[in-house]
Amino acid sequence: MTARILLVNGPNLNLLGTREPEIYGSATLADVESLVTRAARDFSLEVRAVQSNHEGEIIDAIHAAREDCAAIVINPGAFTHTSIAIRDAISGVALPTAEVHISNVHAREAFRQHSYLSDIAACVIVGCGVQGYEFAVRRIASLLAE
Ligand code: CA2
Repeated sequence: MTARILLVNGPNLNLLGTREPEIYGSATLADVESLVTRAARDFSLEVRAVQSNHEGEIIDAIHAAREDCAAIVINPGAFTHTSIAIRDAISGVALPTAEVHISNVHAREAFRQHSYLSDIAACVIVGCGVQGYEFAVRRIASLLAE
């Protein structure tokens, strides 16, 4: 059976490529989802892509991943800095999880410099633009191959 990655993009990431290109670049969410799908295919991994602006929907998608996914790649958007509930969901399913941020959150406002996820993530990739999602897939593939 082919292993699958759950790709989660959180609030406002549906706006990628439409505004603030100086921070987030010009790639759209569809571009991100296809780049992740292509990167995963190189390792014979499938992808389920979910974007939601709602915390509960993200938690439901993480719970569902327990049934049929081997790992998670997540950019929780602003929920990174606020959501103990998403952290608990990721702890609860115990799947290796890559945390991705398109921008360099450490070079931005102080409130973006704390993540509720980073200490439980298998890896954290920040400031690499949308290429960070590709790096995350590669790292997840290595971890799954161990
Ligand atoms: O750098 C990242 O990937 C972030 O997770 C993006 C979040 C932000 O709250 C985090 O601190 C860092 C915001 C996503 C908003 O995305 C937009 C994209 C285009 C236009 C407007 C918002």
